[in-house]
Amino acid sequence: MRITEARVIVTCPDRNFVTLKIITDDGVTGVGDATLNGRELAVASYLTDHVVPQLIGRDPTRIEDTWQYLYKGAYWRRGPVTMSAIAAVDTALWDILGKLAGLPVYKLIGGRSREGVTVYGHANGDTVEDALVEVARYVDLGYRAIRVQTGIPGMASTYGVSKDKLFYEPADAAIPTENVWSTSRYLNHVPTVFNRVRDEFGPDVKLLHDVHHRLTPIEAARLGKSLEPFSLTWIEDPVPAELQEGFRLIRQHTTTPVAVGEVFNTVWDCEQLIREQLIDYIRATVVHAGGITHLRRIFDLAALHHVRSGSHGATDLSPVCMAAALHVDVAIPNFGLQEYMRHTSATDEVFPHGYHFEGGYLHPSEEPGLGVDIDEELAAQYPYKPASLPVNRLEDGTMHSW
Ligand code: GCO
Ligand code: MG
Repeated sequence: MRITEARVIVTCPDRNFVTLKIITDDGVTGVGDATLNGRELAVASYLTDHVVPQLIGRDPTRIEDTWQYLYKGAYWRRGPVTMSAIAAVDTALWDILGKLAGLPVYKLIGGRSREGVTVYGHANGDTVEDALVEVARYVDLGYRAIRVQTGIPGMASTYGVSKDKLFYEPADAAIPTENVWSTSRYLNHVPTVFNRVRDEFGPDVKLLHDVHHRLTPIEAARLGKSLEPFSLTWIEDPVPAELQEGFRLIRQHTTTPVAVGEVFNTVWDCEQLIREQLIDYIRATVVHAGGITHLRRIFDLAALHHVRSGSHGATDLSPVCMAAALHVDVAIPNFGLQEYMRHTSATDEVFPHGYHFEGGYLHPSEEPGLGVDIDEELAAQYPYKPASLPVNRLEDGTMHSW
């Protein structure tokens, strides 16, 4: 059996997605997500110009060998563009293998370890009152875990506060929107938010908060300490993770758990954080961390060090990534949480899928393979639109992390 064709499909059903579809000589096909938010065309070109020609004629069941061929064979290692492209190939090959075996992918990687996948949604609002209404919406929908973000008094906008309820789309303009940031206003405000949320919703709901790389380690330590009375499940990306020693400082000061990893691409990006037990949840996911094959390596290393998974699942990760992530989530021993931001109906129509939310859990498809596809005719009706993530400045105009 051989790969005869691989198509790179770029489409924008309310947001941009890059999808790889691999076709074999006996007609079985597989799909993989290759979307890198704001840099989509770089991955599309990496695939079309460099990877696809090397796939033709390969045996699609040699998943590990193909992974090594693309990783070692490129010479240039790691990085989000390379690893998203490898992820797309790897994901599509697992999809094909599942279809050949007549089994959902989770059964190929060890089988079910739990009845469903606990997911968290995003409750947010300009004011605390607005955010409380949104928390109630998720509680009513049956969510067991909720991320809460609000506007900061005195600031025109902040990360994580959306215009549309249930959807959050930060990549909102071709040339990046500019946001303004004040760490002191933020640090004073956040504990008041979680005080109100715990007061209204009690101790059982899991609460999370995303700091989006905006603090220094000592500021993050202060935030963690100030949130301890409200028992958060995690604070996410408290500091940029290039300098990983910084996490030791956070750890020395607070018992609020820490989650990191949505911008990581390989096990080498998180090896120190995991080995030194500086984090509690690793948030890497299929599309940006080299596919199912490599994500399993990250999660297996994490399992040895009391670190659980907490995979990224924002709207820029397509339903193909979400489908694949759920097969991993349901199979691994050290699952923690899965982010689940709903896609718009236009996105859902372009990517018909069998995963579904029921009883407060997401469930992977039971179809052979991943249980997701791309409707290429419909996809063609939504041409690519340039869209960038915002940038962020301090009040005096200094560039800051977004
Ligand atoms: C999250 C993320 C997203 C990212 C986005 C970038 O935790 O969901 O931080 O909101 O900003 O996915 O592409
Ligand atoms: Mg995040």
